[in-house]
Amino acid sequence: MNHATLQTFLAQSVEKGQLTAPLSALLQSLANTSTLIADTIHQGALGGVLGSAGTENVQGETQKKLDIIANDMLLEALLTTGVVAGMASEEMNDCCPVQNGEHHPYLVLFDPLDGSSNIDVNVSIGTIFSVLPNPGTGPIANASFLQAGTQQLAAGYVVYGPQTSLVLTFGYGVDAFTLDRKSGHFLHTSAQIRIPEHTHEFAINMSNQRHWHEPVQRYIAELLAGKTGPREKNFNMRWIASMVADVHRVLTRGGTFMYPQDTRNPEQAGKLRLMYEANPMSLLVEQAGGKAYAASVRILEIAPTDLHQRCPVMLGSSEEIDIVVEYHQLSSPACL
Ligand code: P6P
Repeated sequence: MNHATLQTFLAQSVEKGQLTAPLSALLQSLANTSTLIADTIHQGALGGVLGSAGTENVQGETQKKLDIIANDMLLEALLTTGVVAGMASEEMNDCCPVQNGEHHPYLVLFDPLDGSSNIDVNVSIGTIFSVLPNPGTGPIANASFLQAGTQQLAAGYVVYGPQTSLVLTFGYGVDAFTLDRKSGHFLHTSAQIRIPEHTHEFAINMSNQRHWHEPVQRYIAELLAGKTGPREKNFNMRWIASMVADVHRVLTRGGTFMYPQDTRNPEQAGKLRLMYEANPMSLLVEQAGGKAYAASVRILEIAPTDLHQRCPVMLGSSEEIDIVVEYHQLSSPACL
């Protein structure tokens, strides 16, 4: 079967008026950079790139060598596109304005290598990206990026697994591309991905169960009760501990992914970050017919106040998200 290249797909989308030429060039640059990141990752121990960099990021998490390598590759590539005004990353405290780029149309946010704790054990990891409009309010600063997820012009991820796959949306559905190692091109392998409304599969880190708030306790307990419980059907659980891999499964065959806020750090709204994890993944999930909520609030409507703020994440098959959101709405205000 002949698969169109990403380049052809993007050009056709420009012809259809779904995408501007500058945004097409930006998305191509992100894809090209991901193939370089993939090459570096797939060297594994042979490339001397595994292990810790001996530094911490703004989250206070130990940075892996590959976190920094991937971050630098993305910065270098995006600086030369001529359409990016500024960049923000999980690995950088503050945003990176592009010199003389104040009037360029786009802001790009990324988690250069999500799930990096899995790198050293050869489990799938990924790059997540989000594209926002340059608000045109003067010099680019952290505040320039504080736009709700509904403002995103494009979002996507690359999962570095048994295959290297790019999954992308710019508001006209979700399409997936598989890296053809022979040609070095991403080829269009899934068009207009849809998340099934119903599912029997959920993903959550069960070891945190005793820390969850009541709505999540109730929801998960009902799944675990299976056929003999109120849901009257059995469920299966997955947890890869790599958001990109777990969300890719949800987009590929349905299911849910949840990382709720819990009582371990009451002042912290969960573990995952809004701007470069929850928002891009939520846009993809909604564009594929799923839902994405932070307790009882639609993630894409959250008004950000900080570049690195965290938010609880519940996303995937709409029937399941409707149920767990309802449980939050019925619960005490503390859990909303
Ligand atoms: P836990 C990876 O570190 C990450 O940010 C997400 O990719 C993943 O879903 C989550 O954290 C895993 O967290 O607490 O299960 O290790």
